[in-house]
Formats: sequence, C-alpha cells, structure tokens
Amino acid sequence: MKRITLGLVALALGVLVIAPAQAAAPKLVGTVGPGFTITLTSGGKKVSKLKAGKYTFVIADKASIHDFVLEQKSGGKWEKQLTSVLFVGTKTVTVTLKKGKWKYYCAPHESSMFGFFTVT
Ligand SMILES: [Cu+2]
Repeated sequence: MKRITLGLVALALGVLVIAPAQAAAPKLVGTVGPGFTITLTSGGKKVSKLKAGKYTFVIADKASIHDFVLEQKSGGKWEKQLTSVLFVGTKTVTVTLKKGKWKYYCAPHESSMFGFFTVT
C-alpha cells in the first residue's frame, strides 16, 4: 500500500516536471516606433486580458529614440526594459506574467506612449 502511494507521488511529480516543457509559451507581439506609437498584440488583436503564465514577447523596436519597458503595476512588483532606447531590431524575451495590472511603455515618452493589460 505504501509502495503504491509512493509510486503515485513519483508519477505525479514526473508529470509536473514534464508538463511545462511541453506547453509552448504563447507569443505576444510588441511594436514601438517608428512614430510615437507603442502596441502589444496577440494574433493581430490588442492585448487587454491575459491568463497568468509564461509568454514569449517578440518586440519590434523600430526607432533609436524609443524603448519597450514592461512593468507589473499591481499584484506584485516587476519591471524590465525589453529593448533599449538605442536598439533597433527585433528581440525575443520570455516573461512569466503573474496576476495583476501590467503596463508597457516607452520610458522617454511614458506620458504618451503606454498601454495596459490585466492578467487573471
Ligand atoms: Cu518613445
């Protein structure tokens, strides 16, 4: 009986370890520039709500005067500059999004270039 229980626990742990590797992180596309615009889309639609989990951010930074910063505003604190101001090109970053309100923005023009989404 004890041996069976241990076997089941080992099996459950094995499944937990294997599962994350099998699920690909959904892709989100962030675009900043070349004008004074910043967007975050999924399948061509503006991101407003996401489920907590791992996401692949593909950031197209089209100008050397903008950057792309991602920040958790509620439910925790987390912030990362996904592309730098001088960088121009495409960069892929994997981020684990936790529940809360999130903001993406361009740091030099934060008052006009920003967007929000909610993670549930
Ligand atoms: Cu900017």
